[in-house]
Amino acid sequence: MARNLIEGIVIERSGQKIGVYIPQEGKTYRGIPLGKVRKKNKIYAGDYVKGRIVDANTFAIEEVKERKNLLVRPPVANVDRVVIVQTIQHPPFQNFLLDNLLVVYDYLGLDTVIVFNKIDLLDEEGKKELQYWEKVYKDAGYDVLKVSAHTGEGIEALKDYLKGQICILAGPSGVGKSSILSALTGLQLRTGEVSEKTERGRHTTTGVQLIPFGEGSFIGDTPGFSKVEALQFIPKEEVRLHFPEFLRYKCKFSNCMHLNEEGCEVKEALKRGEISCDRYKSYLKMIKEYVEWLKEVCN
Ligand SMILES: Nc1nc2c(ncn2[C@@H]2O[C@H](COP(=O)(O)OP(=O)(O)O)[C@@H](O)[C@H]2O)c(=O)[nH]1
Ligand SMILES: [Mg+2]
Ligand SMILES: [Zn+2]
Repeated sequence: MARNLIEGIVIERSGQKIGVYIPQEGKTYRGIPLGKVRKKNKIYAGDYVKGRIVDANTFAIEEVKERKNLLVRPPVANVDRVVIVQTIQHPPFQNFLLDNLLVVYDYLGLDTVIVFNKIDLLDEEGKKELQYWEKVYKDAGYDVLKVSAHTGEGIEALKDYLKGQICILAGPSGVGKSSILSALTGLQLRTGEVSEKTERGRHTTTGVQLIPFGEGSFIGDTPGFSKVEALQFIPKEEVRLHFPEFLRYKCKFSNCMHLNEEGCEVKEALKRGEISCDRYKSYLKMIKEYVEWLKEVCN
């Protein structure tokens, strides 16, 4: 077929509606999958498609590119990054919750970034606390950004960081996910409402929208997990594989759970202060274990 196919991305998926965004035109068309496509593919937000513009409003989808991943909650394909939003104060930081999110998204094969929001609200103690946790997570190997959705501080840096990626937001309620989405996209959303309902498990058939922002970047209007427990997803023996800082050490036994085994290099690293006690305590709590030596090593 000697036809030039145009590339687009599905940014809206609800009921029968498929919205295809054509970057070169900065415009969204109503996508109509051709019969052969319909037979082969279920189409999700985030799908990269190829096809033809039929008229001013219609795009015939001829191909769906193979997806690199498919997140079920929310249903989005080709997710490049999960933006995990947290606050230090208002509401108070819950490191165990963050650690669970980091572990589960890593298990699902998704890249993450930790974004501390509401830095405009921090008092002196809060600032120190932020500094402390920022170091803990950077040392563990994570990317950490600090923003205020209200003052706009750090929002440009976040936009740059997310350039060219399909993202979704995650994190507990009240930390400012909807506000960050608005700050990034300039959109005042009715979707805050939709999101909260989805978080409570209602409106499960509500569609997903990806909102274009910056250069080739998209962000989902429906958040991912607000909280999660690692063991709901991951066998206990595998949780250790999703603490990136543990992977830097080679214990005597390759299946070492870093509890009471002989020759555990993670324990040695803890003693030397190379691994954060807070992170290790989260690990124990996640796998529901306790070690007698914890008090000596981590006070
Ligand atoms: N001071 C301040 N308040 C914020 C900031 N971001 C969000 N908020 C407020 O925090 C509350 C919860 O924000 P929202 O975006 O609904 O959080 P979500 O539940 O995570 O979507 C709202 O009252 C926001 O106005 C921020 O950076 N600074
Ligand atoms: Mg919200
Ligand atoms: Zn070990």
